[in-house]
Amino acid sequence: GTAQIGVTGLAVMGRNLARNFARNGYTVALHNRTAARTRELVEHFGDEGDFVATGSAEDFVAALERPRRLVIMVKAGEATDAVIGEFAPLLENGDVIIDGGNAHFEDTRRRERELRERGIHFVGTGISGGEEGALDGPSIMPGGSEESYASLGPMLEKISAKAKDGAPCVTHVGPDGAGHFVKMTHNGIEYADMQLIGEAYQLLRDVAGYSPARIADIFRTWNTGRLESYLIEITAEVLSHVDGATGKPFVDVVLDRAEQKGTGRWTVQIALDLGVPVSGIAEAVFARSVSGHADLRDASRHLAGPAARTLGEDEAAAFADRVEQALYASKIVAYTQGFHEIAAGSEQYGWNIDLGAVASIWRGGCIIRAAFLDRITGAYEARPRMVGLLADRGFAEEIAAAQDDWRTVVATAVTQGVPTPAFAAALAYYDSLRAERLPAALTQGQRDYFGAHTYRRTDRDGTFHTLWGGDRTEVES
Ligand code: NBP
Repeated sequence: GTAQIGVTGLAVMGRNLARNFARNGYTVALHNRTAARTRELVEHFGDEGDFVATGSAEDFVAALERPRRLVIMVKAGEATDAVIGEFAPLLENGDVIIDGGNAHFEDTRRRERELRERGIHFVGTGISGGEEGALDGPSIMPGGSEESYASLGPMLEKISAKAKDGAPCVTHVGPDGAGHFVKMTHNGIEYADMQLIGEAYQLLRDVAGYSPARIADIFRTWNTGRLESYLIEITAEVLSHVDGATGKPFVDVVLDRAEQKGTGRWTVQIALDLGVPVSGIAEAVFARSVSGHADLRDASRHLAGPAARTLGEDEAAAFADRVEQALYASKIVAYTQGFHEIAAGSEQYGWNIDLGAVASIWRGGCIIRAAFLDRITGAYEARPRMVGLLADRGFAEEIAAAQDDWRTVVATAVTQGVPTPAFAAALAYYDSLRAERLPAALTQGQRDYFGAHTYRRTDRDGTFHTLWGGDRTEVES
């Protein structure tokens, strides 16, 4: 074969990824279960580069130069296993399968193990940036063996997004499922980012009394500062869009029930397993869930709320500035929690993930790309063993400067009855970390009282139990 890379699964993502490889000078073999997709790609985009259209699995594999590199871009889950089952018997020692779908990292670990036994490299790869990213340059998070990255890395670097300093947005994240784990957490952070932006919008709308068009302008202004990011930019676009049919703001004619595909939920499930507090991300997932419970919401509309209070023009402007502070501080917390989860996963699975490198490959191509990520990279480069992002002095100082406004915004939301679960969770996390003493001491006392679960003391080593039902003397256990 002559193709340096093959792509099977030519829906939006696979098609655009194949075109991206071809535009970068690679010969790309094409395959799809339904042959029409392969034909359409060649028909519409065949002149963009060298494609080898194939029909059968055998022809596809034969079209690839050795060692073969083939990208699977199908619906995550059973479809991925079906495709692997179809191709693996046709492959040889040293060939590389890249799974670019949104696989669960545990599936990736299993597939990697099974294929390794057959001498095949399996590279579970997170790809972020949606269809546009796949075509023009995504952020790429490959796992798998060092050896596979040696042959694959240069190609991925070519097709990836480039950060402002020209660096390719791809790095070998770590072995087996590390890439998909990091992609999962990226999506979890994305959920939190989106929810925080949503809460900022709701406050500007309900407390400041601003129109969607005016709020769009505020987001445009914020996008020139420290909040500069893709999500803030598209928020302004969505908010300023007017519905063609009704002439109303687009955001007012869209049903307010958010959907989800699963990576945010996985981020929270895995965080629970690893014991990592990702409260901001969890609230973002729950907020989508609440929005979707139409019956519950309909049955609850009569519930009492506080009397509405509208702000004067000057007050509203000052409040909008405070919301920017609250959004920024909450965002730092969301990223702190997300990076904690990556650090914990890395520890649990022995991945040795470079957290600064992860932040740096998210600077371009992906949905959470933001100026802010440079700062995270810098913080981890300065202190690779840093225990949490808030240990960075720069971020701590920024939160210190923002905290009064952050508190005012959360307090205002509470008194006005505007739900801001992610802002509030982020602030509670911050205050929990700061606290000199937590009520966990009382929790331990309760646990010891009802279940003899024992406790440790602040003043000496050992494990203790109080005889609550008896004379309440303390015994060492
Ligand atoms: P879809 O997730 O909609 O999957 C469609 C593709 O899967 C088609 O090529 C289809 O073939 C193929 N397929 C299915 Br479904 N079942 C199959 C089976 N049993 N055997 C062989 N092929 C099968 O496509 P997508 O939206 O392009 O996403 C592809 C992957 O990329 C997914 O894992 C997704 O989670 C991930 N991803 C998507 C985005 C995004 O923005 N959309 C971003 C990042 C990652 P057919 O044509 O014969 O039906």
